[in-house]
Amino acid sequence: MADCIFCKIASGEIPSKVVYEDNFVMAFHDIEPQAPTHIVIIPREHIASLDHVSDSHKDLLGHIFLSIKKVAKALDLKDGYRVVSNCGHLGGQTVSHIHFHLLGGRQLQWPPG
Ligand code: D5M
Repeated sequence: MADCIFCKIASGEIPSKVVYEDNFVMAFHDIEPQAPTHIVIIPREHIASLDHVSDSHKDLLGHIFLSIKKVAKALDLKDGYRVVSNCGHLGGQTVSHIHFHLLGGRQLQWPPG
């Protein structure tokens, strides 16, 4: 999608600090890290949010979660981590391309703000 910042990251038009990529997903360091390790995982395909996924995305969603696990292992988050997908305005989503935050490297609190 033309005006989507994460589509531009996926295509390489906007540089990012990539930690993992394959034909379907990309994982890169968040520019506003909220934890010592803060990675954003996106599908290359533009999907606006979790609210926009359909049955046709089942394999992709599975692939995303397996990729998150792979990244967590590669970054040595063996003591635990959190995966978050903010959805829509009240969910705190600021970039309208579905993404998953992988946070780790410190004791995370609950509930989030
Ligand atoms: O999360 C959107 C996240 O995307 C937020 O944590 C900042 C991050 N972000 C925005 N632009 C970039 C670039 N260019 N590189 C890396 N990270 C970026 P949300 O859940 O939508 O609030």
